[in-house]
Amino acid sequence: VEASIPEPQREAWKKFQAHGFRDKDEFERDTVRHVETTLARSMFNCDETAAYAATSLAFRDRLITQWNRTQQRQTFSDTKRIYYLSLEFLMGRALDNAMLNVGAKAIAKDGLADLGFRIEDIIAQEHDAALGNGGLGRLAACFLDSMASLNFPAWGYGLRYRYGIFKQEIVDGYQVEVPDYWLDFNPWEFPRHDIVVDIQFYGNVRKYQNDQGKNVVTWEGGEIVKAVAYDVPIPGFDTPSTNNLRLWSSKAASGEFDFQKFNSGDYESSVADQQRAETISAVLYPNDNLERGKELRLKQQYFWVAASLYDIVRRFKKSKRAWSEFPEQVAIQLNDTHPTLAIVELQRILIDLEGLEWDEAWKIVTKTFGYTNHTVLPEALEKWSVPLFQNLLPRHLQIIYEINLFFLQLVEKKFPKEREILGRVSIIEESQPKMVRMAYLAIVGSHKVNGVAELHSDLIKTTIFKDFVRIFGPDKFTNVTNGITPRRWLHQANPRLSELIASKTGGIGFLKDLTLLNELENFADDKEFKKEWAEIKYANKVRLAKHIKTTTGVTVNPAALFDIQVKRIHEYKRQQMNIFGVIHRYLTIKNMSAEERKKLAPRVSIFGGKAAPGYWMAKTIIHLVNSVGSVVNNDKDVGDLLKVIFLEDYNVSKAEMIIPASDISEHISTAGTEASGTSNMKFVLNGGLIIGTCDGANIEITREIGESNIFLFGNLAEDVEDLRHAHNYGDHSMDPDLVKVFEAIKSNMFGDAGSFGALVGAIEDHGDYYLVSDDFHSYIQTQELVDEAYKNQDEWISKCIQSVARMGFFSSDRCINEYAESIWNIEPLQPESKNGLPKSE
Ligand code: Z15
Repeated sequence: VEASIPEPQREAWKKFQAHGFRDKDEFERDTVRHVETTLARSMFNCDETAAYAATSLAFRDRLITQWNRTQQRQTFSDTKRIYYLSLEFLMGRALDNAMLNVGAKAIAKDGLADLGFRIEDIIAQEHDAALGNGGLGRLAACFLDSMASLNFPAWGYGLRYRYGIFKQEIVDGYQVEVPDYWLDFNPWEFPRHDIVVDIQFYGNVRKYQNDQGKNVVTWEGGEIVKAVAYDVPIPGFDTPSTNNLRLWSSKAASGEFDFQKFNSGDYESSVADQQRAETISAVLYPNDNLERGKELRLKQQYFWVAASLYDIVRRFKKSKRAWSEFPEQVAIQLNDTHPTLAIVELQRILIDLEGLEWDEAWKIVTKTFGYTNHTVLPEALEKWSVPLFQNLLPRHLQIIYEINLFFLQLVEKKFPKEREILGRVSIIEESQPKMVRMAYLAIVGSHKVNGVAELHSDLIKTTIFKDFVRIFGPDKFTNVTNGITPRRWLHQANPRLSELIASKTGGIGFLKDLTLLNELENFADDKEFKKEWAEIKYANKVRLAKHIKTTTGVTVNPAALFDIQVKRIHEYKRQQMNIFGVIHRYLTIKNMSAEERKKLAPRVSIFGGKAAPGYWMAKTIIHLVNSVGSVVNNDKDVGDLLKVIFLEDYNVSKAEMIIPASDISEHISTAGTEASGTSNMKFVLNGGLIIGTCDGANIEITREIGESNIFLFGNLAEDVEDLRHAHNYGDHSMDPDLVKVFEAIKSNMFGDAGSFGALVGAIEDHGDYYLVSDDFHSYIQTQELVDEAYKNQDEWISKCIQSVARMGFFSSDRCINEYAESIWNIEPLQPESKNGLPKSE
């Protein structure tokens, strides 16, 4: 405000203020200028990389202006903001999204053609921003898109990893991990070298009475690491609102390196200090749904949380309001337990640094935070060892003990006759060593806890958090079913389908209100419409078939049924059941007569997904898929009837190509294990049907689209516990078809059976924890129903159209509106103009 330009001079500014591209000339002029000046190249050495860079910079210029205006508007309006804290943001590519959200993709397409490039080739130059593992990280990215598109004043806070999720190569059928260094050229981030926060680790706590006789606590000594802010603009769709994603990068406190050490000859240790500091934000932990309790991970969490809270508190303090108003200005959402330390850090800031009383501070803290739980899997629930905590964050451990003490006193008062409950709900697990249970801390320190699909939200209330429902009452626990952004997952990934839908629903309004899709119901039996629908699906399959050919060398028939399972490889997601089903199909085909074979629907089984580098069983599943592929795909007997493909390096940009090409996709987790799943929504929205278990959001998808439009199978969540119990007490009769599959594997049909021993053994000998054998028959039968249904293309297409028509509920816009209303208590901040032009236009 102090540096604002006086009124008389503002005319000159307004004359040259940036705006959206008025026409392609303007786009071309800016792009050529960036090639010639920013990149110092010319038309004689402008390759696709340079064209990508210049196009991005031209769009970036437009984005920055909107971004600055949005931030100014938010600051002046002085209303509540939402802060979304996530260790993962799986953003994918930014250029296509920027072009669509700014609303100038058509202009860029024509302009690039004039300059000698195809827009698809230029878009494909961009390296994915892959700062996440899977569903949780992609959800955060969809939420950012929705919050901006709905004009919510929202900031994301995360870590600027130098290495995102590794790139996957398949070598001789095995996964090989390659580092993902993605920052060579990244036009989408802005370093804020002036926004730097000192972060403290280790050291000691000192308690004393100050001059006024007040008890004071200080945290002294240890080491300091600097957090530097990098900002990424998040454009909304069809609105000038452009929000901010702030990512923190770690740097040594002493700058480059310690010159004192350097000059005294201790060069190595000065470099080591610097490297140790930079290591904090160096790499994303590549585990999905698994926590391994490594010190560096805890350091990442505190580093990110402390920097973010410093930033949030500083912004609040500028408003000069009373601390009691903090929760009216600030809502902080914890994406899983990874940022739970924020609860402790805010309490520390308020009592140690700002001098508030404990109770007053704690009231503010609990009103500020909301916690989203994404899993019930025990191996994914974070626990940190007390000794580790004591060493790294001594003051925080004290505060946690204090929080726990007050909490347990409350529990004792409420349930005086139940001594056992105290040990069960204690934030400190009395194990050897003691552990801090982060989910319990998150519940105690938040005003709302939500699950991510109805079944999952019910399960957390009745299983892992049931004591807490009794303690805090049921209203603290709620459900917000996940959603996806239709901008990226329909309009961007499947432009032709989006256009076809727009032609029947009165324009692209459905991209902002997805329930408008229900207009399509009227066309589920429209012959002409169905023909166009089928043509688009076929074209998407041809595109994927080409990708398969160039990346694997295998020729697949685009007319075959494309059956796709792409997601992180995990035993609970049961890719092993899928590949066993494929082997069963192969054995069946081998035993068929020529006549019988003619009646079979040709199928391409497509797998994709990364295994965590240390998850040996998941890697074995990848190996088996590839081994089966090399046998089946080369068996002349089988031909087009069955192909088995493993697609390398599944990521967001590949998903945008793969998902629109599916006829059927698999979402087949053991019931009760997949919290929601979000790719299930993406596949249906793109006109694919799904085969799945009664798990996560599959259940709500079924409710919306109708039971006749989905292939459900398998045991129910309520029966899982009993089945597991039975297995462990000797009752585990194997499914006979699965036994035949295992016999084939053991006969070395797919290479050395020894390689797959653990996979088979987990089911045959070790309790079959994920109930593969229990569900196998139902799975195989349901796949046969899929075959039959696919033969009737006319009916199949009607099912697809009807399903898409009923998918309106699964927009992440609906989801964000629910969070805003029931958890954040926040209103959107409407911009006065659209795309820099007055609103009336
Ligand atoms: C992750 O991707 C998910 C949960 C987790 O606890 C972790 Cl650590 C990573 C996924 C769930 O597995 C998936 O079912 C859900 O759709 C997604 O989070 C978003 O909520």
